[in-house]
Amino acid sequence: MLPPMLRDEVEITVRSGNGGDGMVSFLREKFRPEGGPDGGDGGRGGDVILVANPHMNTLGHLVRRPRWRAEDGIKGGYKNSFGKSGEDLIVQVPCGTVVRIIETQEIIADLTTAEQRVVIAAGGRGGKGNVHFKSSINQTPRQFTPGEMGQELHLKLELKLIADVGIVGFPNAGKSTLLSRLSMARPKIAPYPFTTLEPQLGVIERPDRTLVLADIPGLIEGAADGKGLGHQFLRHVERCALLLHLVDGSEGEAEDLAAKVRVLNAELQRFSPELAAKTQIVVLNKLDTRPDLPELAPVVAKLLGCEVRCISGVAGMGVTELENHLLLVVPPRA
Ligand SMILES: Nc1nc2c(ncn2[C@@H]2O[C@H](COP(=O)(O)OP(=O)(O)OP(=O)(O)O)[C@@H](O)[C@H]2O)c(=O)[nH]1
Ligand SMILES: [Mg+2]
Repeated sequence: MLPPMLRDEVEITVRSGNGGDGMVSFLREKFRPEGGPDGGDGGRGGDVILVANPHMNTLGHLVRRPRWRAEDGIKGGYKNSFGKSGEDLIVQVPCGTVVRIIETQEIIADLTTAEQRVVIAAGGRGGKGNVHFKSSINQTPRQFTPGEMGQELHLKLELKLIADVGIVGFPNAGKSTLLSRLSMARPKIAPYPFTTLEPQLGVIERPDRTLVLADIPGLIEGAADGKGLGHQFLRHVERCALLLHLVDGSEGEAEDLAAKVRVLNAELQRFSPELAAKTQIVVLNKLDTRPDLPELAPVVAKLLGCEVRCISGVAGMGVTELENHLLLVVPPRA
């Protein structure tokens, strides 16, 4: 099985610019031979700034360019002139990018909103020129301070898509079909497992609010051990307020359907207990193939101790009700 194409994890090194050194110089003009010190300050080094770009959805562009360096500040000049500051370096990342320092694993930024900017490595300050060191006992100072060094950081960037509802389920359950019913998203749909290789987002737009749904690749038993497509893409539903657990209801008794849900929930637990603890609604799909499905739903609900609904993504049965229910139960974002 090919790994998903989406790059949602990448390591990069960033370095902010060094500050320019302070200058040592003395004013020498025709009629002022002892004009005194006039060495200016060095310029500031450029910052490395991450900016959240709402039109990006992968970190792939950083794979090709793992090193990013902002410009150094220029040394101070004669006649008290400041050295030029180094240009800041802007690194564009998708919304939902979490930034960690590799050595400590510490999270130093989480870019969740469009155009959010974070100075990830500040440029070094410029040094002071000798003009600052003049005193009554030292009229010709030769001191200056060097520019401060920039910071170098080894970072791990992880993309965690920001969706309100995560659609999880076995391959072929009909997750992508449901997403295409509920939103304008047009994910690939096909009658074989592992059609979806990358997470897909879709949006339900209402005048007063929007709801973002994430459709992720299918999970199977053993996903935590790398079976199927593995379980790494579960990070994209870690931020969801609700998980919609979609089950192919076209065959099996209530016990079988409940067992399928439990198997996947065990995989969620292995990925992260927090994820497994999220509110779930179980949705039995493919109602069009099976008129008795609504009778099984309450039994499955009892077995699992959670809410269970029936729909047909293809025929559209129960989809509007599900949509209204999602809008009702998922809290609007702050
Ligand atoms: N009869 C019927 N078939 C459905 C329904 N929903 C989806 N299907 C079919 O089930 C197959 C799989 O649908 P997908 O939407 O690709 O399923 P998926 O869960 O996204 O699958 P993966 O991406 O592989 O995990 C397709 O052939 C769909 O046409 C439904 O409500 N009724
Ligand atoms: Mg799919």
